[in-house]
Amino acid sequence: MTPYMQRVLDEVKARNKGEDLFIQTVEEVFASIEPIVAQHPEYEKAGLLERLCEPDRQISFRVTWQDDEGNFHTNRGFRVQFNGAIGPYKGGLRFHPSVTLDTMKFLAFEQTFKNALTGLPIGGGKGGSDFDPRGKSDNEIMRFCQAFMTELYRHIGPDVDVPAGDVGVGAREVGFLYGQYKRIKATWQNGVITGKGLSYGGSYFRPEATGYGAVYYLEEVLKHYGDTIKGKTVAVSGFGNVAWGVCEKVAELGGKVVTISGPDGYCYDPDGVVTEEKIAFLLEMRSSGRDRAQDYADKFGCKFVPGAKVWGEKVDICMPCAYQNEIGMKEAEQIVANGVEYYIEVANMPTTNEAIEYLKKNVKIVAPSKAVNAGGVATSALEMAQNSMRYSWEPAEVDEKLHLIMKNIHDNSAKAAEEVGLGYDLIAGANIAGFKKVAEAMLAEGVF
Ligand code: 2IT
Repeated sequence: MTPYMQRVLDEVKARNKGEDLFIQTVEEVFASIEPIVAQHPEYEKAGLLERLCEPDRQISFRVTWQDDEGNFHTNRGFRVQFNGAIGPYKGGLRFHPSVTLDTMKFLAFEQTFKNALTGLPIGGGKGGSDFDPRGKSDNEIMRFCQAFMTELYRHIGPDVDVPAGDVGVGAREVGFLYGQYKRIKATWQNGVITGKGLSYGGSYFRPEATGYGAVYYLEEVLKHYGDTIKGKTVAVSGFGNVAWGVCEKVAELGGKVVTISGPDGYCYDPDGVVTEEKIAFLLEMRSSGRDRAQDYADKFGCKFVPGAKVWGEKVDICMPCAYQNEIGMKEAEQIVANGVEYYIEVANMPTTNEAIEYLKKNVKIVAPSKAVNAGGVATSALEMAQNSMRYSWEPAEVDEKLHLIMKNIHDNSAKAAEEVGLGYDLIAGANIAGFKKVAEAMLAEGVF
C-alpha cells in the first residue's frame, strides 16, 4: 500500500470505529487498487481517496408501524447515498434484524464499484432497516413498508436515488413501497424504485437477473479455462431470489445445484435442484415467510443437516448466495479440502478477507461478488431505461442485454488486472475497473 493509501486507511479506521464490515470492504478494495493509485499522483492532490471513503450522505430515520394486534413497534431505517459521481444513487433496501449503519455503509461502498462495473450510469447507495420480516403477515409487511416509505420518499427520486430490493425485500415489498411513494407524491415517477411488478413498470428478467447474471459470468470463467458447466455440481447457500435464479440457469445449462440452505441448516439433494417443481418450490419457501430450508428436504425427501453450512459437501463449484462473511477460514479450508475448483461469490461480501486470501492461493479461481452479482443492478438500470422511454423490451432483448453486460464485466475485469501485470485476477480486476471509472468521474467533476 502506498503511504497515501495507508494514511487514508488509518483515517477511515479512526473515523469509523466499530464499523468492521465497512472497514473490511475498504481494506479489500485498497488491496487491489494500489498499482493504479501509485500511477496517479493527482489522486492524492485532489484528496480523492478521502472523498471516496466518506459517504456523500447517510440518513437514519425512525419507522413506527402497527402489528395485527394493534401494538406499535419502532425500527430504524437507513439510506446511505455513498457516491453519486457517475449517476443517481442506486442500490437495494435490506430488511433484516442485523442491519446497522455499518451494514448499510459496506453495502453502499461495494455498490459504488459494482455499479461502475456495469458500464451504466448509476452511483452507489443502499438502505434498509433492522425490521425482521420473518413470521409477519402480509398486512404487517404492508404497514411497515408504508411507514418506511413515508420518510424515505423525501430522499429519493428518479434522478436522485433509485432503491430496489435486497435481502428481505422482494416483489411484494417493492409493490408496497412503490404504492406508498406514489400515494405521497401523486405522480407516476416510475423510475423511482426497481424490481417493480410487470404490471406497473417492471422489467422482464429483473427477478431472475442476479442469479442468471451470476451464471453468465461463471460461464465466461469456465470458458477461460476451456471448461463448461455441463455435468458440474454446484453448492449454493441460501434459497432466496438469488439462489433460485442460479439453480434455474445452472439446470438449463446442464449442471446441477445440489445444496441450498437457510438459518436452520442445509439440504443436500444429489439429484439437483433441477426440476421445475423444485425450483418453483424455492419461491414458495421465500413467500411463506418461514425462512426455513428444512421445508425443501421434507417435501422432496433429501438429506437435511440442522445448524450446519453447505461448504462441507464435495462439489465442483461453490456459489455462496446467502449473506456476508458466511465463509471464514474454517469453511474455506473445507472447500479446499474438497477439491473445489471455482469459487464464485454471489452474495455481497460472503467471504472474510482472510478466507479470500487463502482461497485465492488454493483453488483455481476466485470471482468477487461485486462483479458476479452485478447483473441484478444492471437489469435494474435497464428497468430505469425502459421506464424513461415509456417502453418495454421483449424478454429476449433484456436477457440478451444482461448476458452481454455480464460478459463485458468479466472481460473488462480480466483486462484491468492483466494491464497491471496481475494475470487472470478477477478480484483485483473488478476493483480496478470499477475504481478507475469512479475516480475519473470524480476528477472530471472537480472537488466538492
Ligand atoms: O446488491 C445489489 O446489487 C442489489 N441488491 C440490487 C440493487 C439494485 O438496485 O437492483
